Amino acid sequence: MLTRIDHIGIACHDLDATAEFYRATYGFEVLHAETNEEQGVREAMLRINGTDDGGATYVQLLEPTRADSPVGRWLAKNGEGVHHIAFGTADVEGDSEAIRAKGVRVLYDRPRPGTMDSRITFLHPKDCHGVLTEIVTAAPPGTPGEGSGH
Ligand code: CMX
Ligand code: CO
Repeated sequence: MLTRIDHIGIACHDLDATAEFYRATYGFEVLHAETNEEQGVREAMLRINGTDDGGATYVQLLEPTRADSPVGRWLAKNGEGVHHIAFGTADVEGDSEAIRAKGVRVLYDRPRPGTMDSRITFLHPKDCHGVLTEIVTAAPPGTPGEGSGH
């Protein structure tokens, strides 16, 4: 069951400058940053609030590590802005298979590694009224990447 908004993914040219904008303007701090070469991004997670299922909601800032990556191609075409939304669930496999059975294209056969040891998959934007949609399961509590960010 999808229980929360996990994050809003925002594509930017300069991760550090964009993170500084979020800090200076809103007071949101970078909780975690990493590079995901498979996805072709440097990314920073800004924790906004906890949620009633024990998870959390983030802004995810994304800078491409190469032009020929989903975010690199998208930035070249659209410029900076909101790239995707992510819904959180305890069961990314089950929920994405249930969504696939409804005729929506799920991009991966099985979930792949996401930020903070999460597992992620994506739904094709053309099947979701123009919104690239990510489904994410946070790392279990007690692990370094658990949803509360500890
Ligand atoms: N939001 C909405 N629509 C999008 C989109 C996005 N982020 N990205 C592409 N599209 C649309 C395009 O506008 C285009 O529409 P038109 O045909 O009407 O012009 C269509 O989808 C195809 O676009 P494209 O530029 O040819 O892009 P690709 O087909 O090569 O890739 C997609 C699209 C969804 C398969 C690719 O972006 C993808 O694999 N995304 C999932 C992975 C990802 O985004 N990783 C980065 C984030 C990692 C993280 O969150 O941790
Ligand atoms: Co994301």
